[in-house]
Amino acid sequence: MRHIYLVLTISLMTVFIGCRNDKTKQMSPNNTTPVKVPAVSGDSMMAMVSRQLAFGVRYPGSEGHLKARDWIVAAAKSYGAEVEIQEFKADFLGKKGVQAYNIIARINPDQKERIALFAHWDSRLIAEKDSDATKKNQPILGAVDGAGSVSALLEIARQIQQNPVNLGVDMVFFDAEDQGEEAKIESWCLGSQYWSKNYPKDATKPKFGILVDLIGAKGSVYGKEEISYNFASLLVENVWKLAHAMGKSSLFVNLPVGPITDDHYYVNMYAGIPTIDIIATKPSGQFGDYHHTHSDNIDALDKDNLTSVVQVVTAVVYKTSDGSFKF
Ligand code: 1BN
Ligand code: ZN
Repeated sequence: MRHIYLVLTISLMTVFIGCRNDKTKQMSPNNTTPVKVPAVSGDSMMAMVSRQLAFGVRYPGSEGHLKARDWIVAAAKSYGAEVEIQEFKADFLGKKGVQAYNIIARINPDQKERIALFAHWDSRLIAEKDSDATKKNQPILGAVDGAGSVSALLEIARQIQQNPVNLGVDMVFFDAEDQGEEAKIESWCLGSQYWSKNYPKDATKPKFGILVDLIGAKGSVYGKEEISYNFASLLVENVWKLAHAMGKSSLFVNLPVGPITDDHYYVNMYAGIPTIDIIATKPSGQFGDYHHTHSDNIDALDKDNLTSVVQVVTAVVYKTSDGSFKF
């Protein structure tokens, strides 16, 4: 008799635990198995940053710029993307008619449901914030301001190749973002202005976009930037909610950040794709001390900070594909 009770108790416990497990499993809305979000590799991204820095400075017109362009194109193709180069001429910082290139990489180009990821790939011609007056006119390496965000997108492309996703992803690497002058808003973001103003009317428009800029620097936190909020508040809230659910609330802070007229402004305004900017500031809202100085080298980056941000963006990609991330 005691034996029967014991068996009955164990069976009931099994049923109970089974039910509890079923409840905690997050089913996707269409009741299929929830999508598995792959773990991104910080080492892979740091290696991709080193690779770009090894080309040298990468402002439009430099030798390193052409080498980096070819490397980004080859990397994106090797991860299965269809790649197009969009050429345009850029005037900046006293230079005129410099050849510039937006790099457009389409993953799953035939998919109707699409999202977009954006980054800039140029590095800045000058270091106006450097404390050494003799070096203010020298170009910077742009590990954080350039290479880190390029690596982020390429790592996501690499993950998608290894873990295919039922979603189209347009990755646009903008050129000539970082050659502007203070107080001349439209002198920045030349590549995104060109891309957005020439966005084809018959294109399959991504449902939403995410720009990553200045990600992965030591001590960075990511607040809710005002232009992002004005154009796509629900997207901001849902990305931050997801980040918090992933244990990243100390990075994705619930603090407003004033407007930053970055690439996403033009994508929203002219291409009409609701797009947010995940952009790092110090808790004060200022850009980090490395910004537009010669300290923007590999030492300014924190692999774990970079990995956390890219893991959240990767989760957005995969969870959009199974309908469990909504915008
Ligand atoms: C971001 C990083 N930006 C430049 N380096 C874009 C930007 C444009 C930031 C205008 C502030 C104002
Ligand atoms: Zn910059």
